[in-house]
Amino acid sequence: MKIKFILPALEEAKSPYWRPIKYSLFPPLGLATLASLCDDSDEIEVVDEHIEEINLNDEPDLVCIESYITNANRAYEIADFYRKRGIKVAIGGIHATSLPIEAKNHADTVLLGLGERSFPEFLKDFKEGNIKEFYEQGEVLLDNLPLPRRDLFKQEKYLVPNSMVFSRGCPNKCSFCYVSSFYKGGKSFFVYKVDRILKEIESMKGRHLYFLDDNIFADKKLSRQVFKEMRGMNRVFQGAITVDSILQDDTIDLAYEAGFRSAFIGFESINKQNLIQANKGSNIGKDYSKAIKKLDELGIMINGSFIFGLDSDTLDVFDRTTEWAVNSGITTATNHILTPYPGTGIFNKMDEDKRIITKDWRLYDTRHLVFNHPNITKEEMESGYNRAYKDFYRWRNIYKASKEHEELRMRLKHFTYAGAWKKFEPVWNFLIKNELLSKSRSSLVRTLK
Ligand code: B12
Ligand code: SF4
Repeated sequence: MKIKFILPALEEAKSPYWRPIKYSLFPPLGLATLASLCDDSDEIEVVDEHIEEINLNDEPDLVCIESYITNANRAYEIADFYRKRGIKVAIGGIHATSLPIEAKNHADTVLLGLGERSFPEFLKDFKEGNIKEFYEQGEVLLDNLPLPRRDLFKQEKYLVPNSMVFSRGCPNKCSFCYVSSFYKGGKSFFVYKVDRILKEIESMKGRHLYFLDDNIFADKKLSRQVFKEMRGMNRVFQGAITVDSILQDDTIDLAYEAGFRSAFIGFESINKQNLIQANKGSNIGKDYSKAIKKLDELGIMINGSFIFGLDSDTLDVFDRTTEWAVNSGITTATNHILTPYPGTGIFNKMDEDKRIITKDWRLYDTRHLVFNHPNITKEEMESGYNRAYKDFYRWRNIYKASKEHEELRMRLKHFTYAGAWKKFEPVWNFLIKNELLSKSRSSLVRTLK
């Protein structure tokens, strides 16, 4: 049977925001995970529209599409196109799980939540000609599952082909986060076993790894074991952690020894009232400066994630946050306008209060204001967001932030990493166009290590 897996991209390619390098970072890991659950006899293709054109005129037996919020419209377009030609379509992923009825209008079957258990069941039904309209996640166990089919990726098209996860979801309950809608009040955190994690790491060539887990310290016992085992592996890795987890114990030291060199941290806001609204327990009352200092001493760079538009924000939030990030020596900033994803606590509350101004999911890209804010207009929010990015990445500020580090080696690392990420777009575009991204992986490792 011919199965085609598709990760659609939104039509953003024509917008001024499109940064080809951002979309050439990671291959579609979720789809490769599902592909590993197919029969050996199945003929499988994985297509990622972020990096390649999709041929929609082929004749697979089954099309399986992953939808997240901003690609949902495109996912539906592709699904409609295949179904018009009588080809069966299954849709799954975060957005389809939040809004299964909407997704069902465009698919023969919608699979909710993690696909590890339901997808094989669906495939069996499909082969027997007996599919259901919806498949629930069911009780998922991540033991004894095959490794993702990375052989199906066009590896040379990605800067970071070695992405993996050793857990799914997160035990925390931040009100804006997809976790609350994706796991729908059930168990929201799943882990792999240590042996399997090490096997997966070993299966990937090259030194650099990116853990895409929501929080690689969420299960401390597991991560400590993994980091201890990774010590001799000569790896360099990046991943997301929370502020509180840095301060609790020496897990961060073990992570460093294992090769952890750049941490994605959701600071979200420097205003306590906002953190309370966001139910961001991992940050409330935590000493940001102490956590940052700890990482600096170890030699771990920070990608700080910030949200503009929580209710206590006023017009000065953009400048204040940027100033704080620069003065704190944050290496790269990922800014977001608060985006209430459907199904999350914050969406439900705003919908009830009639504050949502559009349900065009293409605008839920964290660059547009999609709800009424008490203190900031749409124009002010969007221009403030753009200005904050511009300001943070001015050479002057990159230099200033890098000078915040104690040691010269960290200052140089910071300057090179931030400059390369945001200041050399034409170079990235050239590398992508000429399929040379893989050649720059060694420079990434050199900068990180
Ligand atoms: C990597 C990533 C990206 C990559 C691209 C995606 C890729 N190559 O996979 C990039 C960098 C491009 C990206 C961009 C964005 N992202 Co993003 N991204 C992620 C991240 C960190 C990991 C995805 C992943 O690989 N997960 C691990 C795999 C194993 O899980 P999975 O993909 O979910 O697949 C499983 C299930 O969902 C299910 N499943 C999935 N698809 C299907 C299909 C079928 C048929 C079936 C049966 C099952 C099924 O089964 C799979 C196995 O369990 C997630 C966070 C997360 N932890 O998931 C955010 C996340 C998906 N991103 C998100 C967002 C908001 C964005 C942006 C819109 C925002 C921004 N400003 O960056 C942009 C998109 C802009 C655009 N062009 O559309 C949100 C989505 C929220 C939502 N409600 O949809 C997430 C959840 C982050 C968050 N915490 O808010 N992202
Ligand atoms: S800590 Fe991060 S991943 Fe976990 S619920 Fe909060 S925002 Fe989501």
